[in-house]
Amino acid sequence: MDIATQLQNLYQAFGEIPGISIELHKELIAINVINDYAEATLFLQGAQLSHYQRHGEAALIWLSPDCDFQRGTPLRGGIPICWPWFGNLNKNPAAIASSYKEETAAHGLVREQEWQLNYINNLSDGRTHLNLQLPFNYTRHVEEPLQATLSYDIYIGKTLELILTVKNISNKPLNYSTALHSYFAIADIHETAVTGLENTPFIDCLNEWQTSTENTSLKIAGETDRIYQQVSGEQQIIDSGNKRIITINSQDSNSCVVWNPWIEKSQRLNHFPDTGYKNMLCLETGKILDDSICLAPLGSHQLSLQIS
Ligand code: TA6
Repeated sequence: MDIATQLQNLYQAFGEIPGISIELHKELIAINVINDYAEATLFLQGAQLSHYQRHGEAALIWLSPDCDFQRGTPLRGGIPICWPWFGNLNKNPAAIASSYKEETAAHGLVREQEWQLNYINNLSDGRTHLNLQLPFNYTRHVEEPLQATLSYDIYIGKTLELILTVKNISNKPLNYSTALHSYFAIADIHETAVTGLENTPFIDCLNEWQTSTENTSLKIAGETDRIYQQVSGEQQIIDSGNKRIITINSQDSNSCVVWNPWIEKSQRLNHFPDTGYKNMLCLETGKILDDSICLAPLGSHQLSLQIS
């Protein structure tokens, strides 16, 4: 379906809903939401939320100013959905790596696909609820197709709530790892710390994947790429420059990633400004490595995240 027809259909279906507008950013369609609490922007490609800002406050989610909004290129920033694997496929548990064999994309397959906008509801409590769906039918490299339906619920309110529901509709187990790869907007990385991960084991992806723990809050002073395991409870980003604390809560996620590219990698990354590292910090809520999932036939799993 060409973009003009797609836009027409979206206007007809959703254009009259108060607070909703539909925009084309080069090749990508975005849904803008504004309500009494906040404003947000969601791209249909990857069901990728790119903006969330409570009225009168600084934006909470960071999006690279160097995005080129081309079909098939994941936006750098926002909250990408990493599924059915996180990171490099070959660094995943064997059951996952062998399910998808020679695939080379980082962070799975669904952040480049166009999700279907199922509905938008302005709720009586003032929040806006959007639901997007993606049928997954994987036939490459496998004898029998892997089939699942992904459903993504987004609640735009005083807090930002995201719920990713995966249902295995094939009659064989579905192995996957996943993460909501949140890029948070901060005033200054030099005045930022992460709490809630003290004494929690982490794999240092920049130091031979060695496991360590630290008993202090995490201050970023260089390229940081850590996969925390056995995570429980709330994490906080102390964004001193904005005089705020960003809180991150989740259900049934016992792994998370803290990532900042710092100076040298910022210069190497595409669609990423050289000084971008100063104003962003990724704290990614996931089901990764030992926390990965094996869904029984017809089984389903929900990963949920609340940001405030
Ligand atoms: O989550 C951390 C990470 O895996 C980093 O290693 C870095 O690659 C980052 O994700 C960005 O991934 P992307 O595929 O969006 O470039």
